[in-house]
Amino acid sequence: MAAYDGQQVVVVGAGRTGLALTAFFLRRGARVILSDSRSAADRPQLAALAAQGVTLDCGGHSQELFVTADLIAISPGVELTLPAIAAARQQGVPVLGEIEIACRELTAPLVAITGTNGKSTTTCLLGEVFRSWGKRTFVGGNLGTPLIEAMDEQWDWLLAEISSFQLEAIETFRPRYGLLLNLSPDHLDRYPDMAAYLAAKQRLFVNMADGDVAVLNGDDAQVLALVEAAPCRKVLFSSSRLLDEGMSLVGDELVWRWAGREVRFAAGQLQLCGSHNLENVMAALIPPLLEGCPAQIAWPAVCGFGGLDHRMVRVRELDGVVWYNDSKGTNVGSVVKSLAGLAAPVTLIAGGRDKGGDYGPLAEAVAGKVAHLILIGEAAERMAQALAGKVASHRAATLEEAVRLARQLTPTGGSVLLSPACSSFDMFSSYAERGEAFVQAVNQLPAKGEV
Ligand code: UMA
Ligand code: ADP
Repeated sequence: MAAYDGQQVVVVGAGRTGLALTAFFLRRGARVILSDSRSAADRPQLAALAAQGVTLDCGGHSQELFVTADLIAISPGVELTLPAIAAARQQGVPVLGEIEIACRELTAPLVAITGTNGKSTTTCLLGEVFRSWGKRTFVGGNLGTPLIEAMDEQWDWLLAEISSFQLEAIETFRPRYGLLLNLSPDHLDRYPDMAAYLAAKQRLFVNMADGDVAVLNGDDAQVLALVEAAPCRKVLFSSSRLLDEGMSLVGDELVWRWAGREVRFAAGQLQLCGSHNLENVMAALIPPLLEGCPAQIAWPAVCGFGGLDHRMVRVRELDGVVWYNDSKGTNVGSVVKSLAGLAAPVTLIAGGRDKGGDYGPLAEAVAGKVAHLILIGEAAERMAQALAGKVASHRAATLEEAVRLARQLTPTGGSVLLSPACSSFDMFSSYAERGEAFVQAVNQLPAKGEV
């Protein structure tokens, strides 16, 4: 356990993570300064913290407070290039991310799940298995509950979804299992290029060694290359070939081969649909099976999982058109996977805040499948340019307008998919709020007979 008593700690970011960090450091006797670029006005929670002795540094980050701190603890949304942080680092002030601070305290074994897509689903699948196995299991991280909140209880296992942002400021973070599901361009509004994004993801494995296991997508060459030099054991999953050891998809069966034994699972029993979810299930089964969880417990647990909100959820069928909410489809790779599961003709509603990636790879996925593309938000122009000539594209000023337009354009037998390939922050506070607005607008559409 690290000693923070009497230390001056600057917590940067007063969101979910920063508030959890503040509570943690207060309990440990530190003098906390909570720094946020936004003003404290209209945030009663911050006034309450001030009353408990927390110094507020809001509406900007005061460099003089940073350079004189004993420690700077950052939220994932805060970049190390922030001038006040860069200045403090130059003065030798340690700068640590929340997951680093958490892992220094936590003693239960940790399963860390990363990748461009499928992290949340896989983390929840793992949670289902460990809990069915009777283990006291923390399920959180980037999924929503900061890892530092795991301090509040005793756990047998810690399962944490981990983003590239969180990995930027680790030092000793060392999971027992590190899962890397896939890699494709994302967050290029934060990273100068793909190499920088990959380098952040690679940090998950930087401290893993003998006794630790990397669970890797054996069909993703970038994944394998990134982890090649890590000295831990590697266990693969594959949808394209039968592995001698590891988890493979063969026809409609998942085949687990380990230590000379083979177990087969019928994929048709899963509630989750789509080839991408089979990958998530394969990855999620590996750590518990290696830990000795009986297959008779692990398999029903993953089969019972119906999926998370805002990920390819069927909203309703209206006059022969099926509407899907995939608001969490926030990058090109995830939209490609979601489209792969639908038959033509699809009306795709996409756009939002541009994350700096290339929309070109969408061209192949929309060809012959997407009859109409309805674009919203800040990225509309860039997306329209990238897909010009590939699909009929339309603009809508709001999501509600996009829904009404999709209704007019989509023929019976078709489907409408909201899968934006962008973040939501230009029009909504989160992907969840965007998804809820979509569901509400779709549910308000009258059936033909009612118009
Ligand atoms: N802020 C500053 N200075 C900055 C940047 C931000 O003061 O330079 C302040 C903002 O004004 C705001 C606060 O920081 O008040 C927000 O902090 P944050 O962005 O780190 O958000 P949290 O609420 O702490 O949520 C974070 C994750 N957010 C991000 O990574 C952007 C959540 O993931 C995560 O669930 C939560 O910690 C718990 O671990 C969200 C996310 O979008 C869902 N993640 C990305 C993704 O999945 O693609 C990586
Ligand atoms: P994350 O937490 O990494 O954002 P989610 O589990 O929330 O991932 O899924 C988000 C979206 O990513 C889904 O709606 C789906 O379109 C896509 N997706 C999920 N799993 C995978 C996968 N294994 N490979 C590619 N895309 C995926």
